[in-house]
Amino acid sequence: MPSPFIIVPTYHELENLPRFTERLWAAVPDARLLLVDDASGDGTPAWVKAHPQYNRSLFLLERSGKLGLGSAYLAGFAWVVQRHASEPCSAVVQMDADLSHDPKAVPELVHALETGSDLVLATRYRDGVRVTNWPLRRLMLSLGAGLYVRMITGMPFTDPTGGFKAFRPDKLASLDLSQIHSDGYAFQIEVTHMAWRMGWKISEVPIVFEDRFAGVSKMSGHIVREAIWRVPWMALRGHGEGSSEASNGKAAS
Ligand SMILES: Nc1nc2c(ncn2[C@@H]2O[C@H](COP(=O)(O)OP(=O)(O)O)[C@@H](O)[C@H]2O)c(=O)[nH]1
Ligand SMILES: [Mg+2]
Repeated sequence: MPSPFIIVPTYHELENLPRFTERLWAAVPDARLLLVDDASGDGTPAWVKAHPQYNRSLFLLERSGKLGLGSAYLAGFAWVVQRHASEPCSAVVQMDADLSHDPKAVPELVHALETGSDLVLATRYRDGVRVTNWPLRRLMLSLGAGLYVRMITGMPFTDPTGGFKAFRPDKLASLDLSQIHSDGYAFQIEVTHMAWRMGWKISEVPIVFEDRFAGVSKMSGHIVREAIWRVPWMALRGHGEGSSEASNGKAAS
C-alpha cells in the first residue's frame, strides 16, 4: 500500500524537528519524510543522519547554502517525483517544519486527493480566520496578500499563500518545474496558479494555523516585494500550455 511523501524545507529548524517528526509519525505512521535543508548551521544534517529512520522513512536533501524556499521545493519535488517512479507514493504533501502546520491534518488532505482532487490547499481563512498567536501585523499581511492574489489573478482560493498542500503524485510529475520562477513565498501562489490555469481540480481543507513553536521566521521585505510584482507577472504571463484549459478552478471543499 503506497504511503504519502512529505516534503519539508528547513533552514535552522533543529529546535522544531524532534517534535515535528514525532507528531508527524504519530498522525501518519507510514509517512516518508524528505527534508530539504539549506546547510543549516544548527546541526540539522547531523541530527538527521543520526536518526534511526535515516534513509528508511527519513531522507535528507542537502544544499550548499540558503538558496531560497522556492528552489528548495523544486529540488524536493524533483527528488520525490523521481523516487515515485520506482517506489510509488499515495500523495505528495508539503508543509513547514515549525509546527505551524499540524501533522494531524495530513490524513484529511490525503483523503481529499483520494476523493478526486488533484491539489488540496489547507486554508486558514475559509469560514472565518483560524490563526493563533500570530502578531496582528503578520495576520494583516497574510490576509491582504490573499485578497491581492484573488483580485489580480481571479483565483477563488481563500488562502493562496499557504504552504500546506497535497498533490496527486502523477499530477505533480506532469508539472513543468522549469516554468516556475518565484523563489520566496510567491512560489506557493505560482504553483497553485499554474495548476489552476491547467484546469486541475483544486479543493480546500480548513486548518488551524499556529505561530511557529520555536526559532524565527525567514519572512523578509525582499520576499514580500517579490510577491508584489510576481503576482501581476504570473497573471499576465499565463502558463502557455495550460491557458487554453483555463476554466473553473472553483474551490470545492
Ligand atoms: N531549505 C530552505 N528552507 C527554507 C528557506 N526559507 C524558509 N525555509 C523553511 O520554510 C518553512 C517556512 O518558513 P518560515 O520562516 O516558517 O515562514 P513563515 O511561516 O511564513 O514565517 C520553514 O520550514 C523554514 O525553515 C530557505 O531558503 N531554504
Ligand atoms: Mg512558519
